[in-house]
Amino acid sequence: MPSISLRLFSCIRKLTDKQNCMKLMAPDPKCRCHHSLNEKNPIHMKPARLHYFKGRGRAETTRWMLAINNIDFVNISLHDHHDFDNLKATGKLPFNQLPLLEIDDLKLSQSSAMIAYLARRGAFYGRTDADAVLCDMVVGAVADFNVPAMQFAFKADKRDAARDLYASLEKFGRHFETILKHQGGTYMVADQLTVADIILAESLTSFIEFVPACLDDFPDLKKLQGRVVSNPLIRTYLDSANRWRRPDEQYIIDVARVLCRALPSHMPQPDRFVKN
Ligand SMILES: N[C@@H](CCC(=O)N[C@@H](CS)C(=O)NCC(=O)O)C(=O)O
Repeated sequence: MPSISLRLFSCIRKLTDKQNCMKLMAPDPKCRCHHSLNEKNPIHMKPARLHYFKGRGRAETTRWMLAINNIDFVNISLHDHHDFDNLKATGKLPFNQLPLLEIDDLKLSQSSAMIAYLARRGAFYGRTDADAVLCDMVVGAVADFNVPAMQFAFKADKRDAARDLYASLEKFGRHFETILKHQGGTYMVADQLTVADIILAESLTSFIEFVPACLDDFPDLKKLQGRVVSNPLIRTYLDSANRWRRPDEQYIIDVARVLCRALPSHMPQPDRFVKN
């Protein structure tokens, strides 16, 4: 049985190795510490804390990335503008914006930075710099592709909202499929699961939730989405209490209450949360 100081030393050593490894773009074959995929919150790690509204929104990609990294997290949901003011007052929000992710003693802002951090942390950036930049290109394109899915719940006319989803698929769908085919047909980048697959699948999942048939002309994207949501770590997250239901009018009300923002004009009393 090692003494307490020896155990402490080995724990600190492992932590340092892990932090060094996390700086690498691609996995170092000599380093064992990046294999965090099945290492559910090692004892030195507190659950991550994700501050956001009571819903998916811009925090959802981060939740999927936490899930694929097998990192426990808690949703800290803001209820009203007092909660938001209090959070701002802590100085944890560099741009006074949500989401905020507290992890590894860091306070992360900007969902794109959270995605990139978690991709590096779990070695979901492929093997080479060329893989990594392709991951970033796909993730950037998905952010544009996903705009109509983010806006769906806010639109009064759901046929209009569905038309916007189809228009985005028309614009980006074939390009995603071409990349997938060039990369061998299974993954978006090279021959392994990367952040590109996770972020694209998250978006495709909400497309299907809003319009179930919308991927019928994109069988390869449909397969990719199916593969990612059957990943046991993603599945566990999707079946957990941490997964919010798909955004609806209640979500819009929750967001407006926190931000003191007007509701879409088709909703009753659209200015009910606006402060004079
Ligand atoms: N680029 C940022 C956008 C963040 C953002 O616009 N957050 C909204 C909530 S979804 C917000 O905090 N709005 C309040 C504000 O900007 O003052 C990200 O992706 O994290």
